[in-house]
Amino acid sequence: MIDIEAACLPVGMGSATNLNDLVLKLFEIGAVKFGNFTLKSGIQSPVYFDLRVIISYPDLMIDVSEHLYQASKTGSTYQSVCGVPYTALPLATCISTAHKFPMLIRRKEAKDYGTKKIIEGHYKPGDVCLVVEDVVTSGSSVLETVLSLQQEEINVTDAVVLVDREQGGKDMLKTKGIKLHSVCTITQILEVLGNMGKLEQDVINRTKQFIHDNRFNPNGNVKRSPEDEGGDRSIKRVKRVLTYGDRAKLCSHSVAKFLFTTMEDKQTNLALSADVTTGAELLRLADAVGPHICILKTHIDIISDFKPDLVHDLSHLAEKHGFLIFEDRKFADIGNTVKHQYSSGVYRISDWSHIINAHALPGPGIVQGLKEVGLVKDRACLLIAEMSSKGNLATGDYAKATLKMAEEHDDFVIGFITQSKLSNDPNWVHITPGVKLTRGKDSLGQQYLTPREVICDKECDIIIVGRGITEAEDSVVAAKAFQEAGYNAYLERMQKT
Ligand code: 5IU
Repeated sequence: MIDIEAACLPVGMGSATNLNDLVLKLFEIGAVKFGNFTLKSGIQSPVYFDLRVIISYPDLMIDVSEHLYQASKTGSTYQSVCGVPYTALPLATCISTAHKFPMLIRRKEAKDYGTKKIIEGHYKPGDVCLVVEDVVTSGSSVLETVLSLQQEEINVTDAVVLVDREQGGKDMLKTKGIKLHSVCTITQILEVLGNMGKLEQDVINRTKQFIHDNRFNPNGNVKRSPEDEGGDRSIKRVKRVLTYGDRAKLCSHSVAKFLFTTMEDKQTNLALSADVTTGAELLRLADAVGPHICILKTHIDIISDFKPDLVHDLSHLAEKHGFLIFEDRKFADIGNTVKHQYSSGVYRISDWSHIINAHALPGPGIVQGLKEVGLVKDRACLLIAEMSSKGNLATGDYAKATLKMAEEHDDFVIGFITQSKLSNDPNWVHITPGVKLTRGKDSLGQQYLTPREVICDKECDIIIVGRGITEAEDSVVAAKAFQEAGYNAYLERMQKT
């Protein structure tokens, strides 16, 4: 049974109604629903929270935020509050104005790629901030906001949530040194609604079973800094550079998640540009170099003896070695045309290529067209923001406009082909072609940077190497050298901050 006494608070200005009434109200307005729902992950769930609707009920907003404030008071002291965008933003605002805590806003995307500002509001390094969220499942959305704050040297020791779905979020956050306080758990909601006769016993049982069967494990992938191990975080300043593993956890797109996980596990940020002209040579390279790469980039239209079997065999090698296939098709037409180019013709690219890329030049319709084909197949797209070739016209505000286009389609676009980092948002993958072990150029305008320049100085994530490997005497030896150079540069970057 719930301790109703403890959950009961005096009604009035700046106070909250009891928990039973709150739960009932949430149920009545459809903020919590029971039935059959398909979650973003594709999982079927018997319960669904849509807490966005509470903004239509001002009294309830005050009530919920007051409950959040009361729940957070058992934690350590904090100077400011920050809501996880978007649902918790108005809740954080209510806490801020009612209890006179300054508020911070974390942008979902950097506003301007010149200033790269992710946290809005006034703060100083070492400040402690309370993170506010509506529902916690795995804890990854809270963690994303925590990491953004930590990057600005703002400490987070506590987070508060209206509903803890009890699926592992609390434990995961604990491993990161964050104490999660909740106004109520899903068990409490089931109990309250059950006692009031609002739910059938089999709905309650099904929901409990679902929660039990769908727990996320706190996964120890993140390299832990001494600060993470405890100590007085309110004094220490924590500035963290995210590892590939950290970023795998943050990403919502399955392809980006797989990519970052692979990079961390295989210790490689190398993509091979396999610009060879026969099927046999492509397969030979893929099999030999596969253990050293995270991506194999193809130009399928330069294969002179293409047969559908080739992409079938290539897909097997991708599975065998754990790399993604990226067809460097550089789509550049209007939405309707690229849809056909992506899905039909001889190559049927969408059937086998995990990642494709597109120019931003035609405008957002190109991404929309590609997305209509790729999204259902769980494919991902990179937008070409900057090119490596001398005299290219993708200059000035072009990259900035490309970033904006990507932000509008972040369910399909996972990053950029670029020569330098465009955004501090850790969800974006920055991939750079034009890489050799020494700087230089070819006779047709290609310009080369070194792995260290790309990863350490330009802060990109993945190096694309073509002729540096394909024209080497021994492609495996060359791939190993690039893998080592690229990964060491990444480790160096991790040390730098
Ligand atoms: N590529 C570039 N530069 C770019 C883009 C793509 O080199 O700006 I967009 C492709 C072209 C080629 C590979 O397939 O990356 C680089 O090959 P080399 O490492 O052999 O230069």
